[in-house]
Amino acid sequence: MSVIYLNGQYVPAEEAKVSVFDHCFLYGDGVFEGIRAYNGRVFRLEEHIDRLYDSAKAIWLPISLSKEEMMEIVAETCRRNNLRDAYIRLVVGRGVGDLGLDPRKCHGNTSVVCIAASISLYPEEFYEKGLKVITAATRRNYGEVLAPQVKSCNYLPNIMAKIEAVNAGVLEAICMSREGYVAECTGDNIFLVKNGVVKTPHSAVGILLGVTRNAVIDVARNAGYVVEETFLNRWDIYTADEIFLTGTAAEVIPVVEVDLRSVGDGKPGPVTKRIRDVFSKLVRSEGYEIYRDARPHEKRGPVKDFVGCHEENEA
Ligand code: PXG
Repeated sequence: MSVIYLNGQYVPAEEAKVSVFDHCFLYGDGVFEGIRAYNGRVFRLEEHIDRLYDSAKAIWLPISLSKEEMMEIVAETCRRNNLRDAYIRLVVGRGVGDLGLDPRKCHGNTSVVCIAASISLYPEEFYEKGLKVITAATRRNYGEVLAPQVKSCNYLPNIMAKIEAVNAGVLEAICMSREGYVAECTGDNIFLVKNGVVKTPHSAVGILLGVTRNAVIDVARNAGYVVEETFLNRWDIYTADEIFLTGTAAEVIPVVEVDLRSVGDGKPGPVTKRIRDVFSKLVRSEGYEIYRDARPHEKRGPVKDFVGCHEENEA
């Protein structure tokens, strides 16, 4: 039974329940992060926490916990579940209010949830063979509605695009910006390679600035590639030599077909493979150490004591 952090307490998963009056449930009024730990270290935790707090700030969602406390909640949730490799979901919701939209009715009772699960990886064949994708009719939401940089709990446009992909018999969909530029996929950023140059949509297109995207830009530049953050359209992806997607869950995954056109020779390309190899070494070589200061888990007593991390820190 896994242990979940819920509003100051660590509780068994079956007891980790949120109210039907939580505005995060009623309206998607919240923000979240998907984070990964490799071999006892949380990859780019600070960057994820910075993005979470920026997302929260953008939607006027106050978080009373400090960033350091939030990072410790992530690490402690991994410790309580004895995880060294994990997929971590951090959610900050508006909290319990009434049936109206007005967030003041939630009285600042911001809810914080952290779930650490063992990672279920995409089957290896997707990395070897590559993904088929389509371009979706559903557009990426744009800044005048809700800044695409906000990782909000309202993922309906992304889900609509995902359904388009599934209906077309493929696993992913590329979403365009309102102006028709390539933005990103439903839960991944996109890169292409053309004549040896690595290209990815510029932040001004309106995308989630992925932690993996940032890391991959560094990896590619360090490997000697020119990386351009630019404006790409359908023609660019139809004529690319290679395409790959980046995200916390998928890491670096090749795309071999877009809208029934094969990418390059229809097989994952050498630049994608090289970047993927360096990236998988990078994620295992840095990160926030989960077990650095921790007493061995056995000495913590049974998980049943439900000690909230704040109370424990104050003790
Ligand atoms: N774009 C969007 C819209 C995302 O939601 C990324 C890019 C990649 O960002 P990171 O920081 O992870 O490199 C995301 C990632 C999933 C899943 O199951 C992915 C995300 C959210 C929820 C589920 O793949 N976000």
